[in-house]
Amino acid sequence: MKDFKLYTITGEEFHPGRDLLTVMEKAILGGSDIIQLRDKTNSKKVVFEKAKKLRELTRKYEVTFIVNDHIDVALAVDADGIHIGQDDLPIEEARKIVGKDKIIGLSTHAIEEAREAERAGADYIGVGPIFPTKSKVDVVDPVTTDYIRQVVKEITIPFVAIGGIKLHNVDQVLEAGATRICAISEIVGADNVESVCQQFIEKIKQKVNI
Ligand code: TZP
Ligand code: MG
Repeated sequence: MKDFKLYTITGEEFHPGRDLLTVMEKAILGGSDIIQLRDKTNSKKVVFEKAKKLRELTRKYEVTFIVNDHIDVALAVDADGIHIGQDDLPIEEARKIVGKDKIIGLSTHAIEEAREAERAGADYIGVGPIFPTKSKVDVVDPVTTDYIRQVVKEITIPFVAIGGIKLHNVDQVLEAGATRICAISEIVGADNVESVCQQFIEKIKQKVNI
């Protein structure tokens, strides 16, 4: 997969009164190089409509587009890939459906899950929640930056740190060895989405030397 630095996931509950497409376009203009549609509440029809629009937007800017949970929606709009969790289809089964060219990302919360994701052929893993977060309901306890250090040592596929990451604590995440950052509320809930993304990118570039 095309490498990335800043991963923005949709979270419409954090920007009431502001349009999804407008907010995500600002995130892209600020430097997000991968976007995920994550909608745990609406019908598949509604998710599909949003996915179609985000696919158009991400294509325009040549940004990677991932759909959370809905493999059928991802295929219907020709997303670049899917993101699934520990309670979803096993990676091998998801791979049979999406084929070898689509990206499969998996959320992991412990090193055993990261090892299994790598073995099963995930293209990248989510590593988190690093800090407490209100953006995930079925949330496990924060894994802390210790889990990042374990992943850096052992896992060779790309990983992205997620969960409660803000401009004020991202340095700790980068110091632990993360080179890719993911956020929902800090980005999409910001007054100036573009500027927050630019500041994340600056911090990543400073620490990671890229
Ligand atoms: N997976 C682990 S934590 C999380 C997800 C989807 C939520 C991250 O949201 P925020 O607002 O950046 O803490
Ligand atoms: Mg899921």
